Amino acid sequence: MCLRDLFPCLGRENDIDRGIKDQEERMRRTISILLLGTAECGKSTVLKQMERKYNRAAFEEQRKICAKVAKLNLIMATWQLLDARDAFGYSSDDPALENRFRDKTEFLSPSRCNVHTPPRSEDEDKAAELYPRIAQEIKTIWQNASIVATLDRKSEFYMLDSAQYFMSRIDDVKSPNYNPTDEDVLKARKQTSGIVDVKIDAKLARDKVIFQITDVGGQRYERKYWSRVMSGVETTSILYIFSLSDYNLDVLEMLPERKRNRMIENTQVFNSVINKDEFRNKNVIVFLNKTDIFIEKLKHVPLTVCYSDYPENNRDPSAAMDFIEGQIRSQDRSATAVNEDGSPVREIVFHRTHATDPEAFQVIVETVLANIQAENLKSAGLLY
Ligand SMILES: Nc1nc2c(ncn2[C@@H]2O[C@H](COP(=O)(O)OP(=O)(O)O)[C@@H](O)[C@H]2O)c(=O)[nH]1
Ligand SMILES: [Mg+2]
Repeated sequence: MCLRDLFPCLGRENDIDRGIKDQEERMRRTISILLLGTAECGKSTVLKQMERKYNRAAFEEQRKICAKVAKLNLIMATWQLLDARDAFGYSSDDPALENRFRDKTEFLSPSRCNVHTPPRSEDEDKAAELYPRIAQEIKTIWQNASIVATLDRKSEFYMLDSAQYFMSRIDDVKSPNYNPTDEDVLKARKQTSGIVDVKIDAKLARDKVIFQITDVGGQRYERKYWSRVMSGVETTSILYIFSLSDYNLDVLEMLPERKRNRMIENTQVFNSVINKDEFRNKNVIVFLNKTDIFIEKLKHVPLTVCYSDYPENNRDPSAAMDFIEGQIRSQDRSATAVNEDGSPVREIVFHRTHATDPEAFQVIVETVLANIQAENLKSAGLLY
């Protein structure tokens, strides 16, 4: 006869202890993060950077995808440029060449492929096959005077963010042995549709932690899926992303007559997410992303196009970012709420980011994941 037979409660205590230990272990180990923000703010890029650091197999999959997507991006950006050039009223330098390009790539024209009907995998295959034969045409089009003049005004119209970057890589992208660099992978744009769940095993200073990251499509019609992921009680933290360079852009999925500013739309969506009852006490981290484009754009386009009360002549990027941060922070209705001990119920943490930066952003990934883990333990009463 053992002690446990004589005193059954002893065994139970051990079981309870073990149960609590298991629970603690789970809390330590699986943390779910929701990536949110409207279209093209950089959600999938942030996810790629996490995979790059902690899940190399998944990142290698992204590399394969990029080999096709880079070609598709270049073709679509060329269409966008030609359309912008026409809208500016500059005349074509070489209509015959442009017509040849347009004929061959009609399947990727803005009327066929756009935010409502994003490219399909057949389009990616077709673009990859066609690309070596049209790379030279694309290059020549981009060198024409009317296109150079259009590019000088790139802050004034919408074009894929990485278009010029891929233009600088046009010859490598054409090679049959093209193996995208890490930077290429981060810059390639493929619209996310539905819900994408990715697991990441991160070795942080304290422990090995499993993060379950959920990425979603950001367009209006994709946001109907958000309620499904947001109703998951498991969500530990929300990583909400703003594209700073959105301040002079309109939402693509709206008709021109119902124009809507992207920055304002994202701020309103942010408000509706973080003030949901079930999210009031959730940890929220905000990335003010695309600082690189923002700093450049601010030299040409004043912030007043979005915020009329901002001082017209103030072109200082850091003051402009402070102002935008203030606008976003003020959306949090629980900002002034305090716990019994006087500590704030929630404090939103902001980071100013350049998510396609291969080096600097890796540090942010590590810092943010470590902070999320610490918050998770704190809210479970396991860390003080
Ligand atoms: N220049 C620049 N481009 C970025 C940055 N973050 C994301 N992008 C690019 O913006 C585009 C849209 O990003 P994506 O992650 O697909 O946005 P999502 O719709 O929110 O998932 C991609 O081409 C990215 O490479 C950034 O900080 N700077
Ligand atoms: Mg995405």
